[in-house]
Parts: sequence; structure tokens; C-alpha cells
Amino acid sequence: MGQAFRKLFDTFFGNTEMRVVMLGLDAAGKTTILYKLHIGEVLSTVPTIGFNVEKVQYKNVIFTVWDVGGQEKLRPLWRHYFNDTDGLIYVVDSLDRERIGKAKQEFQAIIRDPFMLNSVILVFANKQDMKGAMAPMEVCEGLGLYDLKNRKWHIQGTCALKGDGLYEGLDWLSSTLKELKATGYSSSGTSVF
Ligand SMILES: Nc1nc2c(ncn2[C@@H]2O[C@H](COP(=O)(O)OP(=O)(O)OP(=O)(O)O)[C@@H](O)[C@H]2O)c(=O)[nH]1
Ligand SMILES: [Mg+2]
Repeated sequence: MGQAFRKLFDTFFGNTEMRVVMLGLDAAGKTTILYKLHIGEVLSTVPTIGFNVEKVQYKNVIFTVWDVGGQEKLRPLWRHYFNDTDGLIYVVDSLDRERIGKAKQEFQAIIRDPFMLNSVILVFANKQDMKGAMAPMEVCEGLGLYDLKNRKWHIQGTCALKGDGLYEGLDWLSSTLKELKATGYSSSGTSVF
């Protein structure tokens, strides 16, 4: 099979590989999400010092998911994971109203990084099982998503402990990335809710 044809074949019928970086403040639930997706179970987690990386296959997409520790002292290291990234999953602890401003600040810095300008953005408004959690729409406002111009983004309410919402998010990510790959990569577009 010629290389161009193989590429086209893979895009429409075969497995597509995508590199995704998952970021967010400490205790947002990133590692819990990674292992729920990877093995279908919730493992007890400790704060991540460094990163975890796993391949997660969903439908015919293989996601390589980098889960990077979110503690303040580790955040300057995030940018080392930006290169060659198709998608960003930004995880927010929806219960943590106090730090939504901080979550916004870090989020805006990531998406404005030159290496991240083409990545599509999936936000998980996590811990929706908790009473008093911000609704996805509040998280959306808190992060300034409505003000984004020329970016493809989507917000999804999730409960990582039960797995609620995780695959809906991956569905959006895979269809959006496939569409972009098929049409030759430009992540500009209107927001989806
Ligand atoms: N109630 C509830 N708790 C959750 C949920 N997701 C994660 N947690 C809990 O939140 C805590 C932190 O989860 P982690 O997955 O370790 O958070 P993290 O984002 O990886 O944190 P760092 O590694 O420090 O960046 C753990 O006690 C999880 O059990 C959720 O959807 N609901
Ligand atoms: Mg972690």
C-alpha cells in the first residue's frame, strides 16, 4: 500500500494514534481518570511527582495519555510535555471554588504556549458526584472558555470514581482530532458544549 493511501486508509478505517497531555491543578483527579480509562478501575492514588503515561484504546483510536503531576512546584515542568501534542485534557476539581482562579491562570498559560496553539481542548469538570460542585457551565466561565477565539474546545462533566463522562469526552476528542487530521490540521473553530 502506498504511504499516502495507507494514511488515508488509517484515517478512515484503521487505528489512529493520538498524543494527549492531561494537566490540571493537584488533586483534580488526573491519575484517577488515567487508571479508570486504562484498566477500568479506580486505584488509590498518591500525588504524582513526575508523570504517568499509558496507552488507552477507545474504538479505533489509541490515545497515549501523559498524566503530569499538578503540584505548584511541578507546574513549571508542564511545558516539557507540550511538544507534538494533539490534544489537551484539562481536569478541574469542580468542588474547589477557591482555586478556580488559579486553575484559570494555569489553563490560559498552557493554551497560549506556542507548542499548544494547535491542540484541541477537552475540559473535564470532575467530581460532579460531590454536593456543592460547580456545574460544567460554571467551570466553563471560571476558565474563560467562552472568550476563546479560534480554538476547538469542549467541556464535559465527569465523575472519575464512577467513570461517568470520561468516554463521552474521548468520543469528542477522537472525532474532532480525526476530522482535523483528515482535513489537514487547523484547530480553529467554534466552541461545542
Ligand atoms: N468524589 C470524587 N473524588 C475524586 C474524583 N476523582 C478523583 N477523586 C479523588 O481526588 C483525589 C485526588 O485524585 P488524583 O487522581 O490523585 O489527583 P491528581 O490530579 O492526579 O493530583 P496530582 O497528581 O497531585 O496532580 C483522590 O483522593 C481521588 O480519589 C471524583 O470524580 N469524585
Ligand atoms: Mg496524579
